[in-house]
Amino acid sequence: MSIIKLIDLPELSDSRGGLVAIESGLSIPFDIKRVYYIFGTCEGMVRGFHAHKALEQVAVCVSGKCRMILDNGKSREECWLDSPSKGILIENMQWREMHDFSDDCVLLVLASEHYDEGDYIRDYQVFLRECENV
Ligand code: T46
Repeated sequence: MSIIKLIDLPELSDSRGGLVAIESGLSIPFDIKRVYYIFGTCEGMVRGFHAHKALEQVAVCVSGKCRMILDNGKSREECWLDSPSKGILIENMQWREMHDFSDDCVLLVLASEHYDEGDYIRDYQVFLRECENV
């Protein structure tokens, strides 16, 4: 089964412009407890390079694009987030990396839990060991 799970966010655009509605429990498979967004990423910068023990998230580029890599400890896949109606589900115990941010990229992230630094695994070797114990 593919690691990359894309979510088609319902587009309600009309002749006036675009509108995408995101609702917990409908297009998003968890209750949303936190929302954050990443923007103004400098050229050549990369982000992520960690996994979460429990957190689930959906990420969507509401403007611009970036390349998302997901890794479950056995295989690694990537995809472009390049549409405000294309979300990607980032499950727990998935290593994520974000690359190639466009100048206009705004990456919106919906999270299942409040911020908890203790939920992060920021060392790839530790992540691989934890995957073997799952
Ligand atoms: C993820 C990817 C997609 C907070 O204090 N509260 C928050 O809600 C967040 C997200 C971050 N922070 C602090 C933690 C760090 O001191 O902000 C700083 C930057 O966070 P970080 O280096 O983890 O950012 P990214 O872009 O590497 O990763 C973020 C999320 O942290 C992470 O959960 O999955 O975006």
